[in-house]
Amino acid sequence: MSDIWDNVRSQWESIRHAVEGDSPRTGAGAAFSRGGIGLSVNPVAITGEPGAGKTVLYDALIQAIRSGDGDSSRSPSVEKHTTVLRSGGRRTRSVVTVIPGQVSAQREQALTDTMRGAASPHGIVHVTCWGHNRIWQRGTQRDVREVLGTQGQTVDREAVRAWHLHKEVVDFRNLVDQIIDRQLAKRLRWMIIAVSKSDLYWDRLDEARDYYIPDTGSAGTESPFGILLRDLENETALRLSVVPMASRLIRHKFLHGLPEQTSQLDDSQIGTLRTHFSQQLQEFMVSERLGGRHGSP
Ligand SMILES: Nc1nc2c(ncn2[C@@H]2O[C@H](COP(=O)(O)OP(=O)(O)OP(=O)(O)O)[C@@H](O)[C@H]2O)c(=O)[nH]1
Ligand SMILES: [Mg+2]
Repeated sequence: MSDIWDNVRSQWESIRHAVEGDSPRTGAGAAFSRGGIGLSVNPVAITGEPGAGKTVLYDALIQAIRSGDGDSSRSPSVEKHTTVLRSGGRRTRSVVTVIPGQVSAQREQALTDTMRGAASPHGIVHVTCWGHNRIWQRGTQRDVREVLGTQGQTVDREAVRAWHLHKEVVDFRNLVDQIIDRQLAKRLRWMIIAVSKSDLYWDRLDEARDYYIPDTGSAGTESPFGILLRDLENETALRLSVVPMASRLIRHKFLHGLPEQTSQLDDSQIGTLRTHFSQQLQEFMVSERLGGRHGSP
């Protein structure tokens, strides 16, 4: 019986303590910087639902966002970056591909080029946001409102969150099944679940933790997301991690007409989250480069 999930949980808790100021705040360690020629290449894919925070998470990791910068917009096509990961004296060149979330011909092409056949990332950062996805198009917002209405539900933030969570788990199941069946990402060695936009629900962080991290103790009460992660752990030798993250402080609108959700953290606190996220990335990427065993937690 693996204690990996206990470790993931305690890592989550120590990040929370660091953010809440129980331990000294560290500097704003960047995982990535641009450029890098002549180093071995380490392919990484960033996946997740539309509006989950993929583009902005990458920008946060290279520290490309300054307060006052304009917001991101929907990514219609793949975003590919070559970056250098620094850890101590070591440097690893990485090609990071951000796969667009919305179903489209470009998304299919990106998946084929990046994940299928011989192509495979060594690592995946799968971005989730506990139901706080931005819905880019007004028409889609109307559709969601209509679906909830037809189901007889009150259209409030919890209903919208549940709608997103359902969609997110269907998408993740698809990814997990294809990895387990070795149809996708055959050379994959690690996966980080980025639980992003935590600034919007820091007061409910325990609920998000219990949703995303499989529970070692209680049988039968596991969330649908936890069940999938546990499957991934049982069926593959991947190294897995689940980390809270916030990339920028921006108000969230669940649907047009619903009250906005404001951020509960400050710049220095999201700097702490970014530092811890970067450290996790470094740990997985560097241990891989040093020939670390696949999948041993
Ligand atoms: N409060 C808050 N907002 C965030 C965070 N990360 C992203 N956002 C916002 O969420 C929205 C979507 O972020 P993106 O990074 O563009 O989403 P994406 O996953 O790239 O979406 P697609 O391009 O549609 O696949 C934007 O308005 C971001 O500013 C975060 O950590 N906290
Ligand atoms: Mg995007």
